[in-house]
Amino acid sequence: MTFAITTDFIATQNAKALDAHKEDYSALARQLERRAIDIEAMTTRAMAYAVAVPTWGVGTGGTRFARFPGPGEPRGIHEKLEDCGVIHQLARTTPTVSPHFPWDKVSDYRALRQEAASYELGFDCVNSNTFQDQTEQAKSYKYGSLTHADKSTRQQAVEHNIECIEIGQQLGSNALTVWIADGSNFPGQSNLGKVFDHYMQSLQSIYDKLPKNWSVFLEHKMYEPAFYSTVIADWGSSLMAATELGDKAKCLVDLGHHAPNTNIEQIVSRLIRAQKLAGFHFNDSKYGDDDLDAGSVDPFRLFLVFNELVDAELSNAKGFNPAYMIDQSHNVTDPIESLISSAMEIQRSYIKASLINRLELSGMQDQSDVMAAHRLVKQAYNTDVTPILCEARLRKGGALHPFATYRASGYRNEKAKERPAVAGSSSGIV
Ligand SMILES: [Mn+2]
Repeated sequence: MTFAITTDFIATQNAKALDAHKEDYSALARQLERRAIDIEAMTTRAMAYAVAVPTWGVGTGGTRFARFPGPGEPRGIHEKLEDCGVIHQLARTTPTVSPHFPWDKVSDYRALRQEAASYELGFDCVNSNTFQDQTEQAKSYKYGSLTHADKSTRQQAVEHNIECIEIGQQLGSNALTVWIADGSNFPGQSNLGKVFDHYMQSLQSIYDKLPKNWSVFLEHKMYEPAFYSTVIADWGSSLMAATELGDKAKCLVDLGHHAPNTNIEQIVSRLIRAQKLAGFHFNDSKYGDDDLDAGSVDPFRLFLVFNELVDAELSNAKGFNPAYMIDQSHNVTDPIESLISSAMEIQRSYIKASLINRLELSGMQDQSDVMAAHRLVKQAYNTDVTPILCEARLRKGGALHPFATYRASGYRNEKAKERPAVAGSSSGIV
C-alpha cells in the first residue's frame, strides 16, 4: 500500500482555514462589486481554467554542470503520474499531463491511460525527443536530427515523431509538440538556407501522418544547445514553417525562448491574428534561460501575456484555442511544490486579466487617454485575487492552501521511504 493524501486530510486542513477564507472572499466580492465585477463569474472562470503539467517536471531538473537529486523522486512514468495526481488533487487546475518520449515509454498505453484516469488525469500534447541519443539508436543526433545533412538520420528522426503520434493516439492526445536542438556552433558549419529546407521536408513527412483533428506544435528556441545559429530560433521562422505546412501546424510560445526584453505579449497578439497560436510553455527567466518557475521573477509579464489571451478569448478571435502547459526545470525545490505554485500563478494571471473591463479599455485607447488606459490595466494587476483561486479550489474539492496542505501531509517524506534513489534517471532533464 503506497501513501496517498486523502480527501479527509484535505477537508480537515480546509476546515481550519475556512472562516478566514470566507471573510476574505466576502471582502473581495464587495470590492469587485464597486467596480461592477461579479465575483461569481470570476470564480467560475477560475474553476474552468486548466494548464497541463509535463511528466518530466516532477523529477528534479539539472543544468549541464550538475544535477542534485531530491528525495523520493519518481523513478518512472507510473510514479510521475502519482506525483502529477497530487498536484491536481490539491490545486485542481492541472487535469492533464504532457508526456515525453522515449522517457515515458511503456508496453501498454491503454493501461497507462487508465492509470492516469485513476488520478483524474488525462493526456495533453505528446513531446518527441530528437535532442539526445538513446541506446539502441542507429544514427546519432550530435550534428542534428530533422535537419541533419544525412538523409537517413533525418528519416530516423521523422519516424520517431510518427511513433509519438501513434502513442499519443492511444493516450487520447491530439497534438504533437516538436522542438529540435538542431543548429550550429560555428559560422560555416551549416548552410542556413539548406537546414531550413531540410526542416520543412522532415516536418512535411510528419505533418502528412497527423490524424484527423490533430495538430503539430512547432516550438522555437533562440539558442542552446546550439550557440551560433538555431534552425527554428524565433517566432518568424516558426510562423514561416507553420504557414507553409498548413492549418494543422501552429506556433508554440515558450516564455523563456526569447531574447531578454523581447515583447512576448506582442508576439502572442501577432500569432493570434495569424490564427497560428498553438499554446504555451510557461516558465520564467531573468536572462536567457527557460528554467525558472512561472510567475516567480516577472509576474507582470505573465499577466500581460494573459491580457492578450483574455482579450482574444472574450472577442471570440477566430481559430483561438491555445493549449497551456508548464515547462520549467526544478533544480533547488521540491518539484511538486514548484508545479503547484506555478499552476496557481498562471491561474492568477488569467483571473487578473479577466478583471479588465474590455469595453472601457477600448474606449480609453480610442480617446488616446494613455494614463487612464494604463491605470485600468494596472488596477487589475494590483488586485489580489487569491480568495477567488481559493474558492475555486474549494468548490472543486481541492485544498484552500495547496502548499501548506502538501507540506502538512508529509507526502515527500513518505515517498522518500517508498522510492529509493536509482542511478541514471533521466527525469527532470529538460
Ligand atoms: Mn518548452
